[in-house]
Amino acid sequence: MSAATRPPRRSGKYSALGLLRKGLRGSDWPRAWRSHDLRSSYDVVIIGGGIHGLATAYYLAANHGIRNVAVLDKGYLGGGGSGRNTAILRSNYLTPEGVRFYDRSLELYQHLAAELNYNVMFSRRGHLTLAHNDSSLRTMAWRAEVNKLQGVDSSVIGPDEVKGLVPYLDTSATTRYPILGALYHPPGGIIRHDAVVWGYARGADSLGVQLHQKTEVTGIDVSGGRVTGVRTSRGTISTGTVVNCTAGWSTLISDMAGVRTPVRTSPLQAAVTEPVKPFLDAVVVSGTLHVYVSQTDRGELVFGASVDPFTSYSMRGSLDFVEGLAGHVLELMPALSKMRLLRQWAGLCDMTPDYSPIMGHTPVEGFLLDVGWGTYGFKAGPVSGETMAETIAEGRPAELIRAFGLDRFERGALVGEKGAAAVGH
Ligand code: PYC
Repeated sequence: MSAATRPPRRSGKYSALGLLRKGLRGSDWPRAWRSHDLRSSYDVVIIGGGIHGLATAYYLAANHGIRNVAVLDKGYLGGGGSGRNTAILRSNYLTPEGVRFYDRSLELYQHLAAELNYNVMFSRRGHLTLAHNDSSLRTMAWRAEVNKLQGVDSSVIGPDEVKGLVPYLDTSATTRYPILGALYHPPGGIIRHDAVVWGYARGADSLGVQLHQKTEVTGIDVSGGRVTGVRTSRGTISTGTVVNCTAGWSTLISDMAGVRTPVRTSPLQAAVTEPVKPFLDAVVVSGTLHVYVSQTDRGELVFGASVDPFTSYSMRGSLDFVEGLAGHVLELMPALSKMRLLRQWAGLCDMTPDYSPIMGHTPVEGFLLDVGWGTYGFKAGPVSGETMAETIAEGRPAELIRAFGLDRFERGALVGEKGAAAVGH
């Protein structure tokens, strides 16, 4: 085996001094995954090298022994939604289907560092969704009951308890949007999103999956109602199974196979501040004010909003967004007025009519979907990979994703998650 094809070394152990030396030299870190020529055929081709595509590839190989798999990305691994989200994890959804699905994801996240032998910096923080009016309080109570019935830890707490958890919040009765209570979800938290991508990529590579960056899909071949191949900027591949794991451009990829999906794409913007000493343990969300905030392990505050109110493929930030964001953050935490924003960015969100994803088989045999991830795709990465891999291997939808099939729109069997999917749309 040549050095170029040998799997990278996995678990080198270094002393602190050894690590420092390596850091300063910067030259001989083992590569986390390999580059390959494109084969002319694969058992499974996954389009999209974000967390969903990589996790699907990893579980295909790890759980089902399906290793002749290619993951294609037109850019670099994790350069789309996986690198542009705010890394929030939670499972306090509104529908039983949603709660069960995201709860499995949280479970997989909790054990991911051990599974992948990669420090993904999972941090359980507690997640608070603030209620500023009676109808929000009612929805929080509804969510809490659905969560409890599914065995998920969620409850409605009052302003004093909220203040105890997040002392910097303005819980006085004289604010414009007084905090009447919150849905408190102790298992929620954050994680290092890039590490999750790199961990899955390294794990999939070590099991024999081929990862192809800068490989754009230009067409999908369908003959007699079933997939036969994928055309790419680096050549044509023959395959009987193609999985669309893209976000942002998912409709364009589905259209290539002749599959129409009810998806509209809008940007979602976020921003990060300079780092400060840790003061915010919990993840705080206000649907009414369209804002969420958490503090990273490095001390930065990460803020986000709801999706822009128009469809677009633009990933540029806007002044309008930061102005609105700053106003809303200060309504919640006036003490942050002196903090400086360092960066802002946007990612693309594929919104479905019911705010649930579209997963599983399509009318084109061998063409599967894992799309429509709106503003909740990152937190679903592990369970999506696990269930899509099972669906491909077993030839039938995994139990946890049965409700999310494309045919639900024809059947009128929507899974309405708008009340809990994100931060108010
Ligand atoms: O669903 O928790 C969420 C979320 C946070 C940011 C975007 N979506």
